[in-house]
Amino acid sequence: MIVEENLLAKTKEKALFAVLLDPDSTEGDVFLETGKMAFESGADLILVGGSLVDNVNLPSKIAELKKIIDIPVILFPGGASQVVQGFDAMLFTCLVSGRNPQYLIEEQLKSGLIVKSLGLETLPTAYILINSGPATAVEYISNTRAIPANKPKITMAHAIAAELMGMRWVYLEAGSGADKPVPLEHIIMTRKATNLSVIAGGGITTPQDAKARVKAGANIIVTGTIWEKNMDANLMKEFAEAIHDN
Ligand code: 1GP
Repeated sequence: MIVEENLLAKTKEKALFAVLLDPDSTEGDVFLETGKMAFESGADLILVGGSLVDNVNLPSKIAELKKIIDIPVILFPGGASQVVQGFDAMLFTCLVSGRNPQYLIEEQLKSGLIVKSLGLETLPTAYILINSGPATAVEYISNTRAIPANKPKITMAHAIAAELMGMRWVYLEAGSGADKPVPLEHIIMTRKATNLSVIAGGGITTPQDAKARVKAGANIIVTGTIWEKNMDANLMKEFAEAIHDN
């Protein structure tokens, strides 16, 4: 529980800034460069994952990344095939907002034995998909429907159920490259109703978007797509400051 304990201790002081690297949409060098830029710009952790990932080359990419940065590298898997060696920990996610058994139990069943063999630390995480406009990759691939943007109570109710089932984290997800980030009310109501640590991601493209979600109660802010379009170290530093200074 080393990674989780450290993250929880840090979140007591401030919100944390996570950069998501999708090995599927970044070539080898860009993957490493973005990770290095995140480390140097003040990111607190790296998440790695995607809807479709080449798991053959993933272990070597992670090993290379870990040589050049000194923040946790955490797997955020799109499925069991992405559970490979080299990560510091893994979000053990359950797509609780969906009704597709594959992402409620089947991928977890396939992952479990690998996790145990690797001795990988896991953070039990309720994954909740919230509508943000046009269908996102996660909605399409997972074959699940997102919670309507104007129904934060439904998100809250899923988070409460997840907490009662023993999960400790909740990831409120608008989807990679979403038109709009998760509406604030979903974060506010989930934080009020549970003791889960809240991760918010999807469609966050400005430091102001990030800061507003920290003020609403998010403990970790995730950004990914923006860095695939714009390798801007100054902007990344602005994100880190906006997230940390609250
Ligand atoms: C996607 O929440 C993450 O799973 C990050 O989303 O790529 O839109 O920043 P973006």
